[in-house]
Amino acid sequence: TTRRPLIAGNWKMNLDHLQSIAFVQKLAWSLKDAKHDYQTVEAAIFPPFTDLRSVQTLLDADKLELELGAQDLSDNDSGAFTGDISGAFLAKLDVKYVIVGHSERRTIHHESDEIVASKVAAAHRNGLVPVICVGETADDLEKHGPSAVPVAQLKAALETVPADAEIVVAYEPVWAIGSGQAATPEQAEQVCAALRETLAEKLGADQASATRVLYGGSVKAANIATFMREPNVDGALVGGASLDTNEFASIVRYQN
Ligand code: G2H
Repeated sequence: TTRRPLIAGNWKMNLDHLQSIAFVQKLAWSLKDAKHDYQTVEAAIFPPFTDLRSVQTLLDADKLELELGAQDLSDNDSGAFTGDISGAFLAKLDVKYVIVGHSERRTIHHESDEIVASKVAAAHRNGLVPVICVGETADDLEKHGPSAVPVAQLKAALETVPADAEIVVAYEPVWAIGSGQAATPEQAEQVCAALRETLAEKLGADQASATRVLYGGSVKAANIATFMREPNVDGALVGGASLDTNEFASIVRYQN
C-alpha cells in the first residue's frame, strides 16, 4: 500500500515529568543514531497531559521529527468542566493526534459510543487527528465473533465524520491489552480488513484506502514485524513496550 505506517507509543499514566524528558531525548537520539527515516515510518508519542508542553518544547528546540499526541480530550471546547482538557487547548500545544475511545476510557470512565463520536467531532473541530480505538472483550469474541463489536464501535464513531477528515483507526482487542497475549497477525488482519470495509461504506473507497488502521495489544519488538506483514495493518498502538526507549526504537525500526 501507499499508506505511511504509524508507530504510536501510548504511555498511559506512566513516566512522570522527570522521566519523560530524559526518555524523549534518549529515544530521539537512538532513532537519530540509527538514521531513522520518519518519512518511511512515522513515529508518535502520547505522554500524559502534564508533559505535552515540555515534550513539545523539546521536540521543537531540537527539530525532532517525532509526532506528539494526547491520550484523550473533552468533547467540549471550554467551560465549566472541572478536570477536563479540551481539543482547543491541545491544538495550541501543537499536538497532532489524540486517542479517542481507548478501552480503558470506555471501561473505567464509562465512555459510550455516543461520547466517543462526540470526542471525534471535537478533535476535528480543533484540527486534531483522532486515533479512534475499537475492540472487543473476550466475552464479545465468544458471543459475537471477531469483527462485530469493533465494526459497530467504528460505525458509531464515524457518525459525524466528514469524508475528507483525517482519522486513524486502532484495533485493540481488549483481551490482548497489557496481557502479554497479543492477537495473532491473522486475527489482527481479519478485523483490520473488516474495519477498512466499514471505512469504505461510511467514507468512500478513497478515504478507506488512505486511512491507517493500526493494531494494538501487547505489541513488542519481537512481534511487530509479523503484524506489519499483513496488508491491512498499517502500524501499531503500543502501550507497555513504548515505555522502554530501546524497545520502542526497535518497534519503530521494525524494517531493519
Ligand atoms: C493497548 C496497548 C496500547 P499494551 O492498550 O494502547 O497497550 O501494548 O500494553 O497492550
